[in-house]
Amino acid sequence: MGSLGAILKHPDDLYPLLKLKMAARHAEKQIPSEPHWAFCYSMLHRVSRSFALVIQQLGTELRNAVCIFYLILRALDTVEDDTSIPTEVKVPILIAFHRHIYDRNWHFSCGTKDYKVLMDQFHVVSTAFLELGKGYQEAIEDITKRMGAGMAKFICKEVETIDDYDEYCHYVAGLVGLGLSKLFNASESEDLASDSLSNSTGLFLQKTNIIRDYLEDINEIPKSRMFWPREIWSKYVNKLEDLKYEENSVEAVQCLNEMVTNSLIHVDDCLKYMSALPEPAIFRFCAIPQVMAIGTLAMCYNNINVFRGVVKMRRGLTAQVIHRTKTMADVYGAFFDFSCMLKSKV
Ligand code: D61
Ligand code: MG
Repeated sequence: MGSLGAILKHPDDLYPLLKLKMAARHAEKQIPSEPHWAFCYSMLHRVSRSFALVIQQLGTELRNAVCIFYLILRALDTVEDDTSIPTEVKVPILIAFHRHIYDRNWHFSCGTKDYKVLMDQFHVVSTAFLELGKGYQEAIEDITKRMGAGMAKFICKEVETIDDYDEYCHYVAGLVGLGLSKLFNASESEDLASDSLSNSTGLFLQKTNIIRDYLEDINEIPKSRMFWPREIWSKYVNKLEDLKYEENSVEAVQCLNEMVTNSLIHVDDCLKYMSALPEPAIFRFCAIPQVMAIGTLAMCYNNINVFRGVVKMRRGLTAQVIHRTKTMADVYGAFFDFSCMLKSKV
């Protein structure tokens, strides 16, 4: 169905979608004039439109830091995700990445499409990074170092237990939560949130991604990628890939439901974390991804399509979440609504 068809079928979506489009256009026009910053923000736009939109409201200094933090970790993740790079090449790059960000001459080409552009022009990101305040630079360096080391560890190791799963998610997303708290704190607008709560916000988002992306990850060429913990899937099938075959549909959905239930453990912490953010712009920046995650989990629960293609929130629903998430009361409302949807499927 084309986008006009989608709008006509769901007329409620028309208004938020239009607003979203206008906001995106406005954000695009705000791209700064210095060429390296212009590149960084247009890159951000290309890889994640909704993210670029939500960071607009942050103050300039913090926004610049968050933009660079994102691009650096996205570049690191591009190295991690590229299954065509041999392990002996990949591991040293991941481990030394926090030093490469200071080196305008460092270069490593990998990834595809927008991610390839990001890697090829990485020196531009370095240039912008070096203009950030020392406090921001150190927080970004620290997280990049720990994430790179964690990714390297899991290149050579399978996610066996639920503890491994939490550990992997800590490296790739929990640490983003910790780093963001440090950036918010460095911008002097927030008290430093506890590491454990910051970690949970990342785990909740990453686990949602891992659940939703099952098929994409298992079908990855030349080598599939597996993040679902053996401790969970081995109760249902002999090999993780067996979940995608039609004859295992019943087991697949049961396993999926256990995965969703596992990620719901973090909801309490996430709500606690968000309720302690007094700055409205920072609050929205943190709350929107969390609401999207609970919405995605509600859609995935009991849904065989996770094993057949991509399960995504409709664009109109995404637009609504972006425009209706302003206060903690909105967040509680959204979590309540999506929890009811989940409950009806249990
Ligand atoms: C508040 C607001 C945003 C938050 C947060 C708290 C806590 C954690 C996060 C965002 C991170 C959430 C990551 C969830 C999505 N997962 C991925 O993108 C996977 O890659 C993980 C490593 C790279 C992380 C890059 C990143 C992401 C979001 C950020 C950020 C940096 C910096 C600032 C703000 C948000 C996933 O990516 C591939 C894919 O999904 O296509 C993967 O490789 O598993
Ligand atoms: Mg990755």
